[in-house]
Parts: sequence; C-alpha cells; structure tokens
Amino acid sequence: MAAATPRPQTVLTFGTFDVFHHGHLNLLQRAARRGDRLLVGVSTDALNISKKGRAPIYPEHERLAIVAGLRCVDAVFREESLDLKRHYLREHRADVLVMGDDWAGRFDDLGDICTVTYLPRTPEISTTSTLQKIRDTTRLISLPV
Ligand code: C2G
Repeated sequence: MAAATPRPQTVLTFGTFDVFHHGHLNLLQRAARRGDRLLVGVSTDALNISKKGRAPIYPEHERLAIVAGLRCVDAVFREESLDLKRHYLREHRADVLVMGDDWAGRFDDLGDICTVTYLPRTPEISTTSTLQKIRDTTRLISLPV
C-alpha cells in the first residue's frame, strides 16, 4: 500500500511591516522555506495605536497589499490583537509559527499546538532607522546653499 501523502505544512508569521524593507522580506522568505505555504498576520492600525500610541506610516490596507503581493506569501489576514496567536494558529491550522528573534521565548507556550521558531533579525535595518535616514536626508536637502 502506498504511504499517505503528508499534509502540506502551513507556516504563520506576524508583523506590522511598516515602511517595508529588506529585513522584512528576508524574514518572510526564510519563513516560507519552513513549510509549504506562508500566511501572514499583519497588525491593524488600531492594534498599533493601542500598543505604540501611534498609527503606522503606511495604513493597514497598504501594508496588507504589499505583503500579499510578495511571491513568498500565500495569504494575509489582519492581526487584531497580540494576544490571539493561539486562536489564529488554530483557525488557520498552522503547523509552524515563525517570529523574528526580537520575540525570542515570548511564544514558547504555543509549542503544544505547533513548532515555534525564532529567526535572527537582519542586522542594521529597521523602520525606525529608515525613518531617521529620511529625516536626516530631508534636513540636508533643505539646508540653504
Ligand atoms: N525583522 C527582521 N529584521 C529586521 C526587522 C524586522 O527579521 N531588521 C522581522 C521582525 O523580527 C518580525 C518581522 O520582521 O518578525 C516584522 O517586523 P515588524 O514589522 O517590526 O513586526 P512587529 O511590529 O514586531 O510585530 O505579533 C507581532 C506583531 O504583529 C508586531
């Protein structure tokens, strides 16, 4: 008798992905290689306002569209709360949770329903540093000659 075909492995990851940069892309491409399909929970504007006190630069429909347009991403959904990871993992029947290692250890308790993996962040790039670079460049451009 032929062996049963293994079920495709679903990988889930989460993020804000504001002012999308190559550190985000790098994380998503590596996450996709951990399984057969990659689903991404993109945090809502309301979630960011409640956690960080400000809305992201790019509104959620644009952040969702950018992430959904990537070749390595199969589907996106809105992440409404940081505390619903167990619910999202169950809802999407995820086999693997991937997070950047800035979250290391934070979701180990979900290891009872999926494999939890933390990937190293890409060094020297962040939304904050990109915004600072834009500020510095704008300041230089607007200096009187
Ligand atoms: N990342 C990375 N390297 C960077 C910057 C970010 O690998 N230089 C990763 C982060 O570790 C994260 C993903 O890219 O896994 C998205 O980063 P953010 O948009 O900063 O996500 P964050 O606001 O931390 O997520 O449930 C999580 C929330 O949605 C918040």
